[in-house]
Amino acid sequence: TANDIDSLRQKLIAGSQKVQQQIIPQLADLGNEGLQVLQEFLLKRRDTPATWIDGKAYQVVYNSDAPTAKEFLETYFPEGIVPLKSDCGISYNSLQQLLIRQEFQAADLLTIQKMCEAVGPQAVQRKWLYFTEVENFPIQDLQTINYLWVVYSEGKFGFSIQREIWLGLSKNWENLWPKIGWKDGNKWTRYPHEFTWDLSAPRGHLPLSNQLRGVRVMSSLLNHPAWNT
Ligand code: UYC
Repeated sequence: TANDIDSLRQKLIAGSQKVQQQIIPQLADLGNEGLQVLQEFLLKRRDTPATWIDGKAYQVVYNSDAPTAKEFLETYFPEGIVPLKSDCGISYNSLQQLLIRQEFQAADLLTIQKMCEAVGPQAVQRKWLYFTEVENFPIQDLQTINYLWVVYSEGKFGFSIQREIWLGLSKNWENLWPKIGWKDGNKWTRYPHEFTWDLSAPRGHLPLSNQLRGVRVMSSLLNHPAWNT
């Protein structure tokens, strides 16, 4: 009823993130009227930086079959809700599209590719980065890539999430690996099949940084100046 919708709208606007997270799918289940509330919500918050709550609302509207919802997104948010800033002219549109659809495995691969692209043709050919290249990685690009991961994963994935966990473990790598599901006892998680490519994964599980060549790349990532601004 109209009353139910109104009560959900109030909770969506004023509730904690946990409440908002629960309300969003409920509104989507109510069909057009619920979707309308989510659309209003997205529009009203358009001028402030997107959070993973906005990402969730966007995804739910995106995944609805309602033609009006599709039209709404095409009109107001044709590329998604994260501004794709880059210091080196790279387009992160395809990464945003994969993450909107929560195609996390493909997004993980594309993340490495895009990072190589941002560094230069040698890195693209090599398909991995030297830690020195990561140290000099453009700040805006790293922030954009991270922001995309955080916003479309309910705040679960992203380098900044990994960093937060790592800082909470006093920067102890050996404690980080099991915490983010990259190691179980003495056994490394095998790429790609043993990784979890959906939101049932542990916090910080994605994106992956291959440890085959040592921890220095990951270390440069988590120590990057991008996180201090
Ligand atoms: N892999 O085990 N990994 C690869 C991870 C290790 C290995 C790629 C992460 C341990 C080999 C990604 C972990 C290890 C290949 C990741 C992990 C190992 C490979 C694709 C847990 C053996 C090449 C991108 C820390 C004991 C396979 C890339 C091939 C690939 C990620 C082996 C993203 C997070 C130490 C042999 N692993 N990697 O960088 O088919 O190649 O060429 O970390």
